[in-house]
Amino acid sequence: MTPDSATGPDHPWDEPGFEYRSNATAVELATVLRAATRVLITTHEKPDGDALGTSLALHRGLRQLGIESHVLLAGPLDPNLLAIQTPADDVRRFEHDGLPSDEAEPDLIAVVDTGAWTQLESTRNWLRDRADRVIGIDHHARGGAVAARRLVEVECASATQALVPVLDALDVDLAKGDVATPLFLGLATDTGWFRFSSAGPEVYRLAARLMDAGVDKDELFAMIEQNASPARLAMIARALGSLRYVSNGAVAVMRLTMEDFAETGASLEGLAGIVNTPLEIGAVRASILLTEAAKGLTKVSFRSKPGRDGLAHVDVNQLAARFGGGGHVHAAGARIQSDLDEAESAIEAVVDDFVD
Ligand SMILES: [Mn+2]
Repeated sequence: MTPDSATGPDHPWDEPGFEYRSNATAVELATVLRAATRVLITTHEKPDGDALGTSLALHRGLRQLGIESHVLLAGPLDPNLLAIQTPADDVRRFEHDGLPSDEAEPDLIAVVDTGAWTQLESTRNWLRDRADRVIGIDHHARGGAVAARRLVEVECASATQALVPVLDALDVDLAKGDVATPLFLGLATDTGWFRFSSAGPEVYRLAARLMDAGVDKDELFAMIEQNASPARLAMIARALGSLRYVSNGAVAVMRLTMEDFAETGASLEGLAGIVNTPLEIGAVRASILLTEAAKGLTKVSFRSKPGRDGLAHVDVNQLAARFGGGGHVHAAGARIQSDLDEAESAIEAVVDDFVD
C-alpha cells in the first residue's frame, strides 16, 4: 500500500494512459453526496469485509441524512460477513435483483474499495454509461476511469478508513444507526485484525474512535473469525499437508484441488486467510496458495511480510501482476487460465526474481 505499488508496467487494474489518483477531496465528495436524492452504492465483485463494510457504512450514513440509497453487490460473499446487515439495510444482489429499473435510476453512484474495471464485470457497461454520475472512494494504487470524481487514499489501510473523512464532512454521527460497525469490519479485516504492517497509529486511533462509537469488537470477531464450519479446518489441514518451500525456504507454496473441495464440502468463499498461515514461519517471507477453481482455472493468493533484517519485502502485487492479477504490496491475487500443475510451475519459474 506504499506508493511503490503504483509503479510497474501492464497491471490488469490499470487503464492505459490513465493516472489513477484522487481528483476530489473528502469535502467535495460530501457535497456531491449531500446534493443527491437516490444513490446506488456498489463495490468490487466477490465483496470482502472492507468492500461490504464501506458500502454499508456509506449506506447507513446517507440514511441518517435522509438520503435514499441502496447497496448492490455482485458475486459470491461470505455469509458470515453479510450477517452484519440489519433489516433496515437495503442490500441487493446483482444475480437476484439485477440493475435498477429506469424508474429507479440513481442520480449518483458510489463505487467503493475498487476503481478497476476488471473487478466490476457485472456492472461495467451500466457504469460506463453513467460515468459522469459516478464517484469513487478507494485505497488501492491502481484503477481506471470508473469514477468521474474520486478519492484514492493509498495510505489508508482500508476503504472504510478512506470513507471516514467523507462521513465526517457530512456530519454523520458514527454512533447513530451503527455506522461504526461496518467501518470497523473493513478496518479489521483488511489489516488482518490489526496485525499487518498497514495497521499504523492512525488505524489504531480510528479503531479506538469506532469502539467509542459503540463497536462490540469481541462480538464482531466471534461473528466473522470464529464462526467457520468444520469443512474450513479440514481444508486448512489439506492446505498445510501440501505445503512446500521454494526460494531457499523464503516462499511457502500450498495447493488445494477440486477433490479437496468435494471431499471436505468446503466452499471457495470459506478459505479466506488460509494463505497467511505459513507466514508464521520465521524464514518465510511470502506465501502462495493455489486453488483449483475449475479444470483449467487456478486461483492464486499471494501474501508477504514487511522486510526485516535488511531483507526487502517480497512485492506480491508485482508478482501477481505477472499473472494478470494484482492487489497490494503484501496481499494480492490472480486467476490463471491453466491447470494447477502448470500454474504452480509458472509461478515457481519466476518467484526468485521477486525475492532478493
Ligand atoms: Mn479494501
